[in-house]
Amino acid sequence: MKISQYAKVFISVEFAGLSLMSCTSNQPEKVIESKRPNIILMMSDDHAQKAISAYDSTLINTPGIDRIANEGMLFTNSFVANSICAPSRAVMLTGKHSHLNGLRDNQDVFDGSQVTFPKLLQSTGYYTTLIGKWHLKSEPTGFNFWKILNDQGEYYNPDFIEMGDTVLSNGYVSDLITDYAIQSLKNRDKSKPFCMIYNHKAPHRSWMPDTTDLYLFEDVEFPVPETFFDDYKGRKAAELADMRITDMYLTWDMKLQPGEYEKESTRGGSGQTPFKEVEEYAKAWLDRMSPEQRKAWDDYYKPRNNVFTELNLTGKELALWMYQRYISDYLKCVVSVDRNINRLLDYLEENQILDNTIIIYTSDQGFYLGEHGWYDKRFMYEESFRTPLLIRYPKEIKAGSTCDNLVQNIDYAPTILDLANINIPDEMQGKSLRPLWQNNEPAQWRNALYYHYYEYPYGWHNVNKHDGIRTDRYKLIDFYEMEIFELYDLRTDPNEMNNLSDDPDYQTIKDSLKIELDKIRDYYNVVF
Ligand code: SGN
Ligand code: CA
Repeated sequence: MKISQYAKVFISVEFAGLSLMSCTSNQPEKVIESKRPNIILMMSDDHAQKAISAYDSTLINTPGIDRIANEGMLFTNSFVANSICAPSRAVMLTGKHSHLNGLRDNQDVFDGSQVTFPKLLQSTGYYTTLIGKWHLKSEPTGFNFWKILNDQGEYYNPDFIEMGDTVLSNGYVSDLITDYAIQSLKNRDKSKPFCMIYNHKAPHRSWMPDTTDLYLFEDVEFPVPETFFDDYKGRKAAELADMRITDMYLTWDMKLQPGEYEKESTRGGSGQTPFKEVEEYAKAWLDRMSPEQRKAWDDYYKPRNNVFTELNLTGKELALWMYQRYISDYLKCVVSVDRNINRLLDYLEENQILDNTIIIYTSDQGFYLGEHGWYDKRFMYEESFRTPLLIRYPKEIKAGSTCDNLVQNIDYAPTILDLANINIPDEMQGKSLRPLWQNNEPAQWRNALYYHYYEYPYGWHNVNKHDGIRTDRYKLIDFYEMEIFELYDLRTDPNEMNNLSDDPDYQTIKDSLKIELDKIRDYYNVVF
């Protein structure tokens, strides 16, 4: 994409104007308004679209995140390139699919010497910060200031690493990340526009709510997804996956404590970690709490755990109890993220920087909230392939608008660079989303998405490698090491229960999708 003449002039004026800006604290609005926009990329971890009321108000009310949609644009068809944490983050930073940015699964280490959008922003005059979850194993590059969680991070009194030094913090993780984000805004170099990446840990497993949110949803019985008791017929990879809610750990996931259960009775979703270790792991997390936090925790869970123990549930009843506890804990974690996003938006508003700040809200991927009987992500099925995307920027985006085009997280880096009037490097594979709100009917947009998941056979949850293509209507998934294709007609089967790959009526469609899949692999230079 070419930088426009206007943009070039704009940047040079701003560079030339830095000294001018610094001595113009009493300048009229006009000068301040002409500054390049600030940017905040807000991300949570494992946040399913249906746990945001702007997308679907069945489960939860999220006024903070909805504010971004109400005052900006909601992307109804937003997807990831590889539905797992570290790879998704690498995709967003580089604007490239996993095979080109080198981070295919959570075991890989991010090569911080490559081109990323924060580096390009920093080198063209932005003050860049990173707060919260990072999870890329190598030290962050391209940031003036960073304060990150250690690896996955902890919910209570977590360790943070601030510019290389480990510091312990007291409090709940979502509050702390927001406190540090606000602090870093206060301390920033105010002569420059800023870009902040603000990354929550919640609502990642093991869904430990803040003590203030424990009593939410007390009398709510959450609706059970239609596909909860899936038999995985015709879907071998789904059958083999080790991520059923009924496989969760009673301790780690379900919050039972020693004495409240006889033994860990489930597989836990890894098939690898011995139960003894899990019990110790769960205990270590509880041991991080202060006496006050622990008391509040026990006051809530212990009586409810006792009721559960006495019921002695089995089979479907046990599965449904586990589902209710899982969803309730998960949503409480979302409530805390949402409250903190509202707090950050309020801070920006009070300081009159909200409207000159592009706010992007997303997650590293979607998540299963009981669909197919699952938690976790990884598959190219809709619930984990989709991710929330909401953008607020009143100077360009009409309040309350929606976009139905197929967008993907490879697009974030090009979009951010475009908005900051910086050249988008040719090596980036995504597209700027800007034409989607500038023209109602953009002349050219993609009509298919490419997806590729790699973390197998090591790692968690036993999900086989696969890649695939998704159009508006169809999805073809290639579990290439299993030599199995799956084909779905999303119009007639949105829950993806009916694999049409061997259906004689669909062979023409399958053949043409196979050709399209080969083409899109070539287009993105995929190497296996
Ligand atoms: C942890 C979780 C897994 C999860 C991975 C990856 N187990 O290992 O369930 O799939 O993270 O998640 S846990 O018991 O340790 O919580 S990711 O979001 O980082 O990709
Ligand atoms: Ca994640």
